[in-house]
Formats: sequence, structure tokens, C-alpha cells
Amino acid sequence: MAKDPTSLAIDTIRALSMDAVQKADSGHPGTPMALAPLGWLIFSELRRHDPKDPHWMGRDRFVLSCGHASMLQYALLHLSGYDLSLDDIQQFRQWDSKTPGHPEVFHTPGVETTTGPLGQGIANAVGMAMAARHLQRRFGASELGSGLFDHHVWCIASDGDLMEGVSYEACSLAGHLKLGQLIVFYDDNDITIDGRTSLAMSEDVDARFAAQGWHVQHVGDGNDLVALRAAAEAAKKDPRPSLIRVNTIIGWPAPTKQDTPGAHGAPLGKDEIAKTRELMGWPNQDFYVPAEMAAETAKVVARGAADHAAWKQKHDAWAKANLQLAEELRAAFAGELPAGWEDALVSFPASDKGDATRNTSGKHIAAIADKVGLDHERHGAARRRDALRRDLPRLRGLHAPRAAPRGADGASDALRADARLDRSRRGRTDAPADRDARVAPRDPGLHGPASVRRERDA
Ligand SMILES: Cc1ncc(C[n+]2csc(CCOP(=O)(O)OP(=O)(O)O)c2C)c(N)n1
Ligand SMILES: [Mg+2]
Repeated sequence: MAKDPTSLAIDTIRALSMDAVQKADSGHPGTPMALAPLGWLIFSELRRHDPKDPHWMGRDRFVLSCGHASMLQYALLHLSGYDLSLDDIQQFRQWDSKTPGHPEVFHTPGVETTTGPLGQGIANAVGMAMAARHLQRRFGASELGSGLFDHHVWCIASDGDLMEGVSYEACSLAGHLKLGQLIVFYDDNDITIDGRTSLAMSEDVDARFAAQGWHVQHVGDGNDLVALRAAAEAAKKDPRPSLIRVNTIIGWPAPTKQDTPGAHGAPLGKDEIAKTRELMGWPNQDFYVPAEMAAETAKVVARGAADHAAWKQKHDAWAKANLQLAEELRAAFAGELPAGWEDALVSFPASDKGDATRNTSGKHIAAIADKVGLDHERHGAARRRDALRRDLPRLRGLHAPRAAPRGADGASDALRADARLDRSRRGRTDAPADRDARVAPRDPGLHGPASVRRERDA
């Protein structure tokens, strides 16, 4: 029975991954094979992108955090119509080729960020989702602008990505900021280069991400396109960042190497490849791409062109009504800073006492915030906090008894106020020496940390 075009595309990705790694005699075939259905679903359906203009600012971003599975990305770019030929794929892992061992930004058309060091890609995806939020608030806030920057950031991460500490802190921030434009698929294949994940990892990943404020779903079979699609649609609707944990079998459907670390970092071997082709009903021919793929590629390209044209129409109407903002947007994407931004920089007189560089850099950032379009909401919050710090001593003076010794309640009030104002200290009394420089001056006899300690000890 003839294969449907989707199955054909998925098998093409699997076959190209086996062949490229075999020819290079190095690389990772197993994960691209297992993730072929998910990858094709993202590139052919879920993702809004224009393969003929990889820099379109309204596109959905894509990050393959497990960069060792680069053949997945290269096969997807090729089949989606990006400027990456079959010849480029045959040069996989060769010096100066467009298909290096791990994806490299500014090198291969359509690669959004360099990945390979595990954990970095997913952290980068969080950064992209923060950037999307910033763009949306700064340029897409009006009715005309709405929808200009509602793009998603799709990310595929592996066990190793989640083992790396950097993923923990970045994902914590994503949950805190409710970065709903971020959708991460976790390739839960129970295996790493070293063997079963149980050698080093047994945490409940769903619970970890739920605790960090993420929307968490589970798809039990990475070949189940219906379930993957449904999970992705639910993820798009949820206002929180989403984790979709997907069980896959590394190297699937290779008959003897699937589900083994052997499918991770070495060619499958000619015999195993021949047997896999047989199982897939594939011709025993290297780098075979069925003729039917041309029509599938054309569909992705046409969809991308239509999405891009609709976006451009929206953008142009918005730009006409927002000339200044449109110019700022252009300049931001061109990497240009507004003229005279440096005039806002603060100068600090020389002093024996000096100041912590985090303070001085903070003052610089605050000074140029308006010029470079820092998030206005946050900037406003900072202003309100600064005003509160300024006024608090006066307010306390109005309400607190001046001379009488304070009881435990008063002390804990002061601690609570400190904790609110200076969350990094979390109300600790062992403040660093420069703390007074950061917190508004006040009557040290009544409210200083030392007096709190004294009162408690008394
Ligand atoms: C920070 C970091 N440490 C080590 C490596 C080397 N390395 C590459 S892949 C891999 C194992 C990855 O296992 P997993 O993430 O589960 O990927 P899978 O084998 O399932 O594709 C390791 C340790 C790396 N790329 N980055
Ligand atoms: Mg794994």
C-alpha cells in the first residue's frame, strides 16, 4: 500500500539521518529517527515560518536544544524548502559544510541558535520567549499591532538538557514570568549516551515543571501524531509555558539498535540500515528522497509565504499609524541604538569609599531604559518601588513610637517591610555592608538590622 505523504516525509527524515551519519562515519542517528514525526509536525503544520525568508521577524522560533540530533534539523530544513540542499546533507560533518555536527546560527539558513552544549538551547528558548513578550508589549500592544508578535517558540529538549542546571534556572524564570509563547517538547526516551537515564536521574520531571508554574502534558507515544497535535494545540491555548513530555524509542524502527545507547552516537552500520529500510518499505538506496516530497515541500513554502504576506499587511497598516514605533522596531532588528543614547549615562565622582559595580551598572541601566525601550511596565514598577523606598522612613516616622523600645511585633514588621523592599535579602539580618547604599536612609536606631537583633536578643 502506498504511504501517505506524511509517513513518507517522516521516513525520509529517518532515512536521511541514517545515511548522513553513516557516510560521515560519525554523528547521532537514533534521536533524529525517533523525533522525525514530531519534527515534521512542527515544521509542516504547527510552526508559522517562511522558509524563503528565515529572518522574518514574525516567525515562530525553533530551537533543537539537543543539538547532537542535528540531522533532524537539517532534514527538516531541507524538506521544508530552506536553502539547504541534498548535497549539503551529504556533506554532513565535513569541514566548511553547511551541515556541521551541531547546528550553528549565522552559518546554516534557518538555524536560529547554536546548540550542542546541553541545557543551553532550552535556556536560549526561554530568552527568545522573553524577547517575544517584550516585542508584544512594546510594539504589539495596540489593536492594530495585536498579533504582530504573538509567535511561539518551539523547543525540543532531551534528558541531558534537563539534567543540566542551567535548564532549571531558566525554566523557573519562564514559569515565573508566565511565558505562554514557549512550548517545549521533552524527549523522554529513558536513554543517554551512557545508558539508561536511571543511572543518574530519577526525578519526577512533570512535578518539577508543574512546581515551576508550567502547563504539563504527556504523550505516551512519539509516533502518535494525533496526540502530539492535540497536546500542541492545548499548549498554545494555555497562558503558561508548556512542557509536553513525549515518550520515544531512540533509533526506532532499527531492528536491533533501537532503544540502545548504540543508536545514540555512532552510525547504525550498513547491515542495520539495510534491515531498517526493509522494515520501512524503503528502497535500498543511499540518500533516497521520494519524488512526492517536492509537493510536500511546496506546500510548506506556500503556507509560509501566505502567512508572511498576511503578517506584512498587518505590519504595514500598523506602521502607517505608528511611524515612530515602526522606526524603533526597524532599528531594534537592525541592531541600532537610538542616536544620543549614551548622553543619558551617569557619571560617578571619584570617591575613596567607592560603590559596588552592580549599583553603578544598575544606575546606568535605569538611566538609558527609556531610550532603549526597556519594558515600560517593569520600569514603572521600579519607579514605584523607588518612590516607596524614599517615602517609607517618613511614613514610619508618622506611625512608629519614637523613643519607646519596640516589641517583637514591631521588629517583625520592620523585617517584613525590609523583605518586601529588598527581596534578595529575604528579610535576613546579615545584610552586606553596602546595604544602606541600596535602601533609603532611615533612623538606624529604630529600624536598622542591628537594632532588630538587639531587640530580639533582649
Ligand atoms: C553540557 C554537555 N555535557 C556533555 C555533552 C556530551 N553529550 C552529548 S549528547 C549526551 C547525552 C545526551 O543524552 P540525551 O540528552 O538523553 O540525548 P539522547 O541520547 O536521548 O538523544 C552527552 C552527555 C554535551 N553535549 N553537553
Ligand atoms: Mg535521552
